[in-house]
Amino acid sequence: MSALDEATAGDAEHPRAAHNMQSPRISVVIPTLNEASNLPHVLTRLPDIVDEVVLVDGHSIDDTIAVAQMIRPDIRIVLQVETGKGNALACGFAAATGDIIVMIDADGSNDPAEIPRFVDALLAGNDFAKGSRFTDGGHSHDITPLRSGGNRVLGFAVNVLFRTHYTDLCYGYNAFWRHCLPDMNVTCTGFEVETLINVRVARAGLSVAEVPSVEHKRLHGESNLHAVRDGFRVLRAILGERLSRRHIPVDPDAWHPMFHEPQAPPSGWVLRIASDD
Ligand SMILES: Nc1nc2c(ncn2[C@@H]2O[C@H](COP(=O)(O)OP(=O)(O)O)[C@@H](O)[C@H]2O)c(=O)[nH]1
Ligand SMILES: [Mg+2]
Repeated sequence: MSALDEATAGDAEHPRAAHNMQSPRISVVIPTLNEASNLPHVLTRLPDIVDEVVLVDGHSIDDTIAVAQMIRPDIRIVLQVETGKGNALACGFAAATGDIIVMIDADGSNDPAEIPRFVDALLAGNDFAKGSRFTDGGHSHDITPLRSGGNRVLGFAVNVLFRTHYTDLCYGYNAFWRHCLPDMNVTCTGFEVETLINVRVARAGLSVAEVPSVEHKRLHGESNLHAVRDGFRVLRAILGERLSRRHIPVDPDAWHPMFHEPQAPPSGWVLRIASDD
């Protein structure tokens, strides 16, 4: 009997009991905004255990989508209607079909080779596997002193207000069983999304395991995050959650982030573009 089977043994009502626990299907959700030059690095490093890749594009003006389809013809392209990383993730989560959903950035800062580590934490019986750069074995080559200070202060506030023990609040590399989605209820649009998710899974009483993760520098291009502006968005999200007294999971049937999923191009489309005739 696996660790996960043991964790849910005799508990047919447990939400995890609805999942295929012997061989869960794994979806990876990747939000992108002008990441054409970084995607080859990320997509070619996804481990074989990944069953589905959902790329959520936010109105990129470069070749993000074409590059993704060329490297991974089976990729699902989702176009967000609104803007912002939070909305992109909401759309990707709604589109994903896997038992386990992994969220990973497209800029080369998250190493896809770490995905099995996140999956193992879920298979060990946890609901949510939360990446941390600041637990033993984790590290960041990318974080600035301003971001690090803000992350620490905001993380401390969350730990005090919600009785959590998070070592890294604002990190975008996480994985979870799909039954967490109603509790996560991703309703925000911007970079406060990780904070909102972390607070909501804690308030819902879901079991969260921190997974050490090494963050690398963005390979090409500039970050879309503005430390001060987005720091205040995170603070507002924390206070908003504190002021809402009860945690109410959303009705999964009523949670429909708006997105478009265009038909995949016919196979050979990329080759035809590249050929001379
Ligand atoms: N779809 C979508 N993706 C976004 C948006 N903003 C940022 N991203 C993606 O979210 C990930 C993290 O964004 P990034 O700018 O690197 O922020 P940082 O990692 O906090 O510095 C990257 O893969 C971005 O391409 C957005 O508005 N829409
Ligand atoms: Mg980044």
